Amino acid sequence: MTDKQTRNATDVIILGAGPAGLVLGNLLQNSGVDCVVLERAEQAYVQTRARAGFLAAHTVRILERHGLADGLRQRGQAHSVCEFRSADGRFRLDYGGLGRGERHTVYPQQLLVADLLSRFLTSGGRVDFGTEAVAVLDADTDRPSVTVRAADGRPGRWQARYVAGCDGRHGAARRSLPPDAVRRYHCDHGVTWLGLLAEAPPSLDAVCYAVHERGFAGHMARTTDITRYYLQCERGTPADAWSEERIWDELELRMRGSEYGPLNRGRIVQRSVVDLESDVLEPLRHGSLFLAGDAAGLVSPSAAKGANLAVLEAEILAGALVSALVHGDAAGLDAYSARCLAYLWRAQEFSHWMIRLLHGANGSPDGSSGSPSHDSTSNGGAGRGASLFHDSLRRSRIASLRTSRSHQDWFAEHYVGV
Ligand code: RFL
Repeated sequence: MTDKQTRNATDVIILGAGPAGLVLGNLLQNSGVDCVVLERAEQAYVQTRARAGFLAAHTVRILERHGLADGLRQRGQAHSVCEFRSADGRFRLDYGGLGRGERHTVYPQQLLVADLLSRFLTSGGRVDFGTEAVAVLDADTDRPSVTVRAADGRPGRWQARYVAGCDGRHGAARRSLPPDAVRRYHCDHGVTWLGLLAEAPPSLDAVCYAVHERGFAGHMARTTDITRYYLQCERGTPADAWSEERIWDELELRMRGSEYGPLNRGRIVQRSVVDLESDVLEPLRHGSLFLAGDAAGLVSPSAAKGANLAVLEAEILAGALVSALVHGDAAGLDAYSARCLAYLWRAQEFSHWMIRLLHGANGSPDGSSGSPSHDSTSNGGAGRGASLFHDSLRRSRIASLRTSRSHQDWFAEHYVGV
């Protein structure tokens, strides 16, 4: 431990040990910049929390460039096919042969986090687990500090030249920003998903997006024996509201298992309710405090962009911090926010497009504002007319994706790119 660390002082305090914080920590460490990671949760929780799985080619290149890709090279699976199912039939897009010809690597986020953590700790990095950042103070000066609370309630304080807020959407970095220092853009898409992890092999060799009058259903491989499923549900549905049998029956129905083959069923080992929301802060900097990952902007999981943006922003921020601290050149820090926001808004735009492709008007399962309904032909007034109109637009969009090569190229470029 350095002198600085025994005094609770360092060059960069990183809040949060997710993909953003740990990529940043590793890159700073590789360049000899002193840093500490403060993480609210315990280590076991951080490295087993299942979330993302689809890594873009660009993300893999970043991790390879910095020697952080050993695990995903050994255990990740290349993936490049998605299948759309609806009342109009099904079709597949092999996006690896479209657009820029790029593929995803399927590698569960918890494995990536475990790899990043192990590399950081074995090369001498320090992570204070069970340490919650309470507030970032004096961010508008060149001596910011962070107040912390340990798991047993003991308070503490760290001081640094810079603070990187990689502590997610509800973290201390966002909370500490004065209201007049940033503008917040927020959109609630009005759609809710039940996110499920099943102890069951994938049911097909593709990501599957099923559009159904009862609501959206999605299928994404994670490993050879774990599969992620999504089921659109009513807003406010508790995670444990549906029995396992009801979940599988509903997935089977919406994915049209009777036509296209049954699902491989298994135990549901994780459930979470996700309200699809998007959120961006501008700028991503307030004095000595920088935001990266979900703290900078939340992208709904409909397009699998969040973890990829987190890695990209962490690399950009690391380069800028190293230039400033090692070479005395702050130009990268000055450009950081604008550079990342350009990527963030592109991802938001695509994610928004995906949400409209997969869900009815107002986000309700069948496009109405009520419960799932089988009545798609009734003449129920202006609201119903608007729903039918949006539903027809959605069908037309899916038809265009099925038949137009230029539309497919556009989709592929944005689906797998960042
Ligand atoms: P993380 O991963 O949330 O890590 C933040 C860390 O900060 C800690 N923390 C604090 N620590 C100290 N003090 C405080 N006050 C703190 N407050 C919080 C937390 O404990 C945590 O360890 O943020 P990061 O690093 O920005 O990474 C973002 C990604 O995790 C996220 O965007 C993705 O998981 C989104 N996402 C997906 N992204 C993809 O790129 N591809 C996917 O396939 C994909 N699938 C998903 C997803 C997100 C999902 N959920 C949870 C909505 C699937 C799902 C279901």
